[in-house]
Amino acid sequence: PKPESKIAMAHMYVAFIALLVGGLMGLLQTFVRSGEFTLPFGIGYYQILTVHGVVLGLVLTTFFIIGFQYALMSKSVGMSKGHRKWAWIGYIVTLAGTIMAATMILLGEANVLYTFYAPLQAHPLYYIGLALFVVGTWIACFINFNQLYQWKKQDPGEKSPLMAFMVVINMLIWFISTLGVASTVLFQFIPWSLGMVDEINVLVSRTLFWYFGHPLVYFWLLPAYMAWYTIIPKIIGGKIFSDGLARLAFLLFLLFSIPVGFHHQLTEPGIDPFWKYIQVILTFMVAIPSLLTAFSMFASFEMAGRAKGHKGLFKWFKGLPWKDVRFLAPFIGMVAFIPGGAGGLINASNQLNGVIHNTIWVTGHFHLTVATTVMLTFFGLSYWLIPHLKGRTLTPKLNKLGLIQTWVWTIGMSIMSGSMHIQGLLGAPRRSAFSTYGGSEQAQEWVGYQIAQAVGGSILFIGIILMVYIFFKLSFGTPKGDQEFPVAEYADVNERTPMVFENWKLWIGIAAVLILFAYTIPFIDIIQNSPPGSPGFQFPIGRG
Ligand code: HAS
Repeated sequence: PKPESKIAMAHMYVAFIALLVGGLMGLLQTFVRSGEFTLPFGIGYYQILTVHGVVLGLVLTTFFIIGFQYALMSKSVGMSKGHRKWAWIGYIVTLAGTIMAATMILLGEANVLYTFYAPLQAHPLYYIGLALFVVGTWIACFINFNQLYQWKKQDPGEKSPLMAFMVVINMLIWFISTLGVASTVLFQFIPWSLGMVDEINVLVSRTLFWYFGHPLVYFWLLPAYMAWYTIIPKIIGGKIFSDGLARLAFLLFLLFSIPVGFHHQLTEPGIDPFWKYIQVILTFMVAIPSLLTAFSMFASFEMAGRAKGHKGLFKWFKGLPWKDVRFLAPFIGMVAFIPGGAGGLINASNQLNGVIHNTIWVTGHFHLTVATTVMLTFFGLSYWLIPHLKGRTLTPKLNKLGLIQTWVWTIGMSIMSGSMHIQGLLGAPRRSAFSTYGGSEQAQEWVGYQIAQAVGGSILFIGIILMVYIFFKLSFGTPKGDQEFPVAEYADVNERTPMVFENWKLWIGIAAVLILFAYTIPFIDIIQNSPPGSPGFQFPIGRG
């Protein structure tokens, strides 16, 4: 294997170990919520909930994404020796931060969930670990930016390769949004947890968290879109529908995925409703690039099916490679995003948000989006990416096992996420262990769904064991060979992509203006309305 493959693989090992650990915690949670199981050895519900959220939502995703993006960049613009050296440094810093934060959670010193805003308080080493984690990922950002910059220097005036363009946009979103979380960690949490100050402005911490927390979900989604646009067309024997449309969708994410954090704070006092309204409008804007993507996928599928001679309105559907796991897994991911995205639009609507906020509906929403759409796409990628990186090939037997894994995941997630959605509409809260709520009649209605959740969760756990087995088999147990890195070509109808799409100063400038517009006045309001000593400041909860 090439030296740059080793760096990508190093990320993959961490990602799949995280899948195993985090998945086990998820299974335990569904058991606790069913009311039929109590955790042994004094382990707390919030301790495993934190491990589950941090290890899957932050560690698995981030390591997989950075590893995958290095592979895309190496393929499209190359990776120099200097880049590789820095990539290892970034990897070590990110991993050190991960280990530090994970240790604190396992010791029960950081039961603060993956959304760790105040007034919950963790051990200072948890926050220092998080800070290191973020700094490590920033190194990866600047490597990716420099990779494209070096390529551009050699070919001035040339349009950058689509894959590299997409990676740079995703890392720009990550860099700009992590500035918010880094600020709350450095200026609020570390001094507060060290006891240097006794109070914290809760609303500021929540606002800075969600300034990061929403773009975070697009940082997860965009690598799946990179695969849908640039790789899936090749796997189905088709072509990329439109280069310009793909780039436009990514640019719209850069503009609209950040100034929308208030849609997680719609029920929160202390933020003027006018600014919530503005950010809800911007939230509806960020659905547009996903609708463009849906359109583009249908177009690629139809073109590929028709090129194979399938006629009629929908017969081209038959021409898709249903027995190829590299296609089936991401495809089911796309299908899941239809209800997943529709759920997002429900969440973003002010009145409907009042119905679902803090219910387990929200948990159902993100198990469809990140745990199905994104994860099934990542699994689908692994079947060719891992053998490619290791100098091996995918065998028909593993492909078949992969098809089974995909269906196991789909069935388990449909049962679990479906029950979460319905239960949420019946009022069941999220983030809580089993309770009969003093024998309340309403809580009785939830019990059947909670059992269904545990059934779905158990099927999913079988899916995780299968996937981890497949991962190790792909890494070490498949025949040596040369697995193709599938890169799609453009369809003949492609129009010329406007060069203004490459004007980074312009797009970063507009993104900055939108962020300043959406956040400056409400932020000043928040600070002015909650001076130290006011109820906006809290004593720590959760430690000691
Ligand atoms: Fe969300 C809460 C709104 C997308 C993840 N979201 C969350 C949380 C997470 C999360 C983790 O406005 C919980 C955070 C917490 O712990 O509190 N979300 C949205 C909106 C979208 C959206 C408007 N979310 C995502 C994605 C996620 C994700 C993507 C992860 C990857 N979300 C919210 C809101 C909340 C929220 C509120 C707060 C709720 C509360 O009160 O707490 C949009 O981006 C969705 C747009 C998507 C579409 C769908 C396009 C469809 C496509 C598929 C095409 C299919 C094909 C197959 C081609 C419009 C692209 C065809 C084949 C056939 C057979 C038909």
